[in-house]
Amino acid sequence: MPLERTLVVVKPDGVRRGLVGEVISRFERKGFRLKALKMTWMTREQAEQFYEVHRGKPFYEELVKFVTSGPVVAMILEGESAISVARIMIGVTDGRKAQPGTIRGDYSLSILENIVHASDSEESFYREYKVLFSDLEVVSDY
Ligand code: FUP
Repeated sequence: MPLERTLVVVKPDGVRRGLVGEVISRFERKGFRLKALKMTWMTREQAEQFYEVHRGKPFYEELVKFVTSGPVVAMILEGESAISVARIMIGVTDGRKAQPGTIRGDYSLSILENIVHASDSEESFYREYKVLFSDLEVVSDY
């Protein structure tokens, strides 16, 4: 089983609703190790880079506006198969369709305001974490 890293971001709705601790706690209890953690307010430029694969889609403008509407809490997590396991833990994109027991399934009734982001591939992880972190902010092994 591969030791992987993934990026998880508590989006502005999750921060506003006081779900930061809940999200971090779920990943810690699952066994992931925090490698980096920060609260930041994404600029429009960062949001455009972060969601560049969605540029031109009908929901793109709304998405960029939403993710820059307040601060986010971003973290890099490390663990076995971190990318696929975190995706299972957050649930499918639309909170109305996400399974109860997942983060979106338990806390979201919306496709846009769905509490949390997690990288969907290694390629996405590398692109996304560089939008939010410098390598100096990632701690070494402990
Ligand atoms: P996910 O990987 O589950 O976060 O979903 P996507 O990468 O497909 O979409 C990124 C974000 O765009 C979602 F979290 C919410 C938003 N989105 C919409 O608002 N409407 C859509 O139809 C699809 C995505």
